Amino acid sequence: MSHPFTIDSSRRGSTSGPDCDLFCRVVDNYGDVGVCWRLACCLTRDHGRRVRLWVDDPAALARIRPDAGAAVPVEVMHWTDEMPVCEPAPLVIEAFACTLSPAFVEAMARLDVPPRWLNLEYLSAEDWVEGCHGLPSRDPATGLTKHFFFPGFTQRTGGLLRERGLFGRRDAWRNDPDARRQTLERLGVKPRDGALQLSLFSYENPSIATLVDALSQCDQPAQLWVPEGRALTSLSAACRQSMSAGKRLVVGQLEVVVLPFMAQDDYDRLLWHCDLNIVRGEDSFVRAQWAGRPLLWHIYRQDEEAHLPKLEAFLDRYCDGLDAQAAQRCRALHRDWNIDHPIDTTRWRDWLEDVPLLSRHAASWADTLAAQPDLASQLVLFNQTPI
Ligand code: TRH
Repeated sequence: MSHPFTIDSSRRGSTSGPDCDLFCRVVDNYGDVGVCWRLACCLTRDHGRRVRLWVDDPAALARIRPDAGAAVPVEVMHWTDEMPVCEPAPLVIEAFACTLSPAFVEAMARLDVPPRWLNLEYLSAEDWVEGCHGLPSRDPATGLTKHFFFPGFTQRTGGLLRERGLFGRRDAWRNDPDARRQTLERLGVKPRDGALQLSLFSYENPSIATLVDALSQCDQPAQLWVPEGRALTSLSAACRQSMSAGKRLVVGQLEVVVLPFMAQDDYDRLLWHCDLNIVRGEDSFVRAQWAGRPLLWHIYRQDEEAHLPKLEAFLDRYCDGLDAQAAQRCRALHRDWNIDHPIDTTRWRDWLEDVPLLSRHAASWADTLAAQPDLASQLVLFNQTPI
């Protein structure tokens, strides 16, 4: 096996080349590489496809997947301006409009049978996604056709990334006290009996101070597990001291613990463990839904507040079928959290009071979503459909 971040020249030009070239540019944070790595693993493990993943920032991948290339045979390539000459695979996926290198596109155009070229878009619950999923677009320079592949929450979209057997593994882990204990110990998570378990993975947010206040004054003890990252600035302000990995602080009924950034699979287990998960962006947001536990979503902020209709579109779908009062509270909390509006203690208390209802809802939401075909399966099917 090639070193994850070096070019494996032995495969170049060979007939046993990759089935798929997947291109990923890390814009900021971990979502781009998080989604691409997950997709690469699904295509490899669940569909037997040989994937060559081109990533411009291998260090970002190494953080979410320290053993990249070892556990799953994905060929990881450092994507630089000086791309090696290589034959494009029959399927080329450009993640999040990351713009392929012109030389690679020219190489695609030179092939007798040009590859199927897909642009994997960002996730949105908005209605227009159904109309745009699968649409073709002609590349003016080469005449090649690129198709837009939209993830989404409905049958008429590309669906969500969900590897085969995920719920089985989740439930087996939850039902195995030894496995749980071992993982949590390794991660530095020491749950106390009867304490509400929460995880926090968000962007900077002044409302973190109101969350800390509310939890510290609750009747029920709580533990807040915070993987290191951007939330720590706001957490430090809320705790009036610098919070970094390994730091533990008790405020009233609340214990706050900052965890080192962990591998993607371990982060999944943290989500499975917690009663409530605060998540962000795209991938952690989806994984929290697969955990089947209540979530609070910090959506990725966009220019001109373009993220707010996306938030509403998700809430419309998510809150459908939820008890009316809990739905109204869930919406209000999401809105306040996402517009940096100071959150009243009552709102947090309402959220905690709704935990039993929200938990049942989250579990059935996960099951309903999982009845739809997952993204990688749909992508494979789409690739087999003649243009
Ligand atoms: O990092 P993000 O904010 O990514 C964002 C969004 O994807 C956004 O839509 C996009 O435009 C922007 O990036 C460029 O949040 P997200 O999507 O949840 O990705 C985080 C990834 O990090 C996810 O795969 C889970 C992983 N992760 C770990 O591997 N270990 C950890 O300890 C934690 C907390 C997360």
